Amino acid sequence: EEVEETYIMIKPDGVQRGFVGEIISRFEKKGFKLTGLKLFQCPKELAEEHYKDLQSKSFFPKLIDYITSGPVVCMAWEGIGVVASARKLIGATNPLNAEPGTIRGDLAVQTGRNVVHGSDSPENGKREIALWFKEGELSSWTPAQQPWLTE
Ligand code: DAT
Ligand code: MG
Repeated sequence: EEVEETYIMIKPDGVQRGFVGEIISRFEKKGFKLTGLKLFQCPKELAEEHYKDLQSKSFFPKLIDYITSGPVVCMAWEGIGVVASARKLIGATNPLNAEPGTIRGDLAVQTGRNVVHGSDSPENGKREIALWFKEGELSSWTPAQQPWLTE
């Protein structure tokens, strides 16, 4: 298994509903390493760039309004297999299809208010971290628990 990076973002509804600590906690407990973290009001242009693959969808304008409707929490997480594992922790795009125990399965009811974003591939993980963070906002560090987490 490869060490990877993923971009996780608590969307404005997750912040407004008071889930910041809860969501960070799930990735922390699993054993992933936080390498970047900030509260941020996303400009429209950045939201459009982040979701550019969905530009042609009918819901695109609403998606951009939603993501820019309040502060988001931007995070970079690192770990073995973190991209796919974070997607599992987050759950299906439609929260009504997301398994109980996942973030969306436990905390949300609608696709248009699904609380959290996670990159869908290691390539997009790198792309999105570079998009949302500046150099100097990311930290490389060794958690004290590391020898107890991996062989
Ligand atoms: P995910 O966030 O699970 O990676 P995605 O990349 O397909 O899902 O879509 C990005 C976001 O766009 C998703 O979290 C919510 C919104 N979205 C996707 N499909 C939608 C739909 N059919 N109606 C409304 N919003 C949608
Ligand atoms: Mg996606």
